[in-house]
Amino acid sequence: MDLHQISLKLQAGKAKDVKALVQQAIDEGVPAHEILEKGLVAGMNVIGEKFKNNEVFVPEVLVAARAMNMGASLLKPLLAAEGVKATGKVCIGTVKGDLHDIGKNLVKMMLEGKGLEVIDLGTDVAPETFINTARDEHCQLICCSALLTTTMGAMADVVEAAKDAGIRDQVKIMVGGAPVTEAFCKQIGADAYTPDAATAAEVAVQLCSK
Ligand code: B1M
Repeated sequence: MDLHQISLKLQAGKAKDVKALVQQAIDEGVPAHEILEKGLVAGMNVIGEKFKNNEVFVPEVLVAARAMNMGASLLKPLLAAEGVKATGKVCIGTVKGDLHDIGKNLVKMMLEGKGLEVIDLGTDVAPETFINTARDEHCQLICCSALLTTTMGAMADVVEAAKDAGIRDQVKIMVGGAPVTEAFCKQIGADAYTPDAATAAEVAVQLCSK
């Protein structure tokens, strides 16, 4: 099937159509990661560009995001089944002050696809929530997502909070999100920066097994 159709319906915010097309692609045997990347993520990328250029506005972005989530929910168990089983526990959240969760949810799905156990802390997560969860739940890895240049700094607060709590040597910290860079990761003393959900999942498995 032509996965571009999924991208187009997502851009139009047609959640039911997206769900039906995703189901059709699954039934036709298209691999889940391909449906995700070439259909859903491709469509969301177009919406992202248009939002940036003021060609679409918040309501359109929200209906597209809803369509994305409906399609992604069908893929979730399949992505998990495609993944290689690994052991590890991770907590993930979007940092304090930041409400963007589409990318974070994708990263979460890909982590679960690799067989990692993931505690989703949601959005607007305070540094102490990351740290308390990692300590109490024995997570090997904290994953922080940020989409705003104004909230990236909260990632440094998570690193500092881990030091203050005395658990920095017991937990790895991975950072990501559109404005985040390798240089920023180094600057704040986090352990890894990854640019996309698939790489995040691969690196997470490595970090959890260390
Ligand atoms: Co917002 N927004 N937004 N927004 N929004 C951006 C990020 C922006 C770039 C748009 C723009 O103006 N050009 C801009 C930020 C500018 C900046 O800081 N430089 C922006 C702004 C300004 C805002 C508001 C301030 C707007 C306002 O109210 N005036 C406001 C802030 C609210 C807040 O957070 N406090 C706001 C609100 C919103 C909506 C609510 C409307 C909605 C969010 C809905 C939701 O998430 N539930 C929204 C959206 C959707 C976007 C855009 C259009 C799309 C973001 C997205 O979901 N992309 C975005 C423009 C853009 O990106 N072009 C924009 C798709 C997603 C799959 O990509 O999240 O990058 P992304 O995730 C990728 C990678 O980055 C990576 O993997 C993912 C997939 O491969 N990744 C990680 C992400 N996290 C990772 C963690 C990792 C590793 C990889 O390890 C831990």
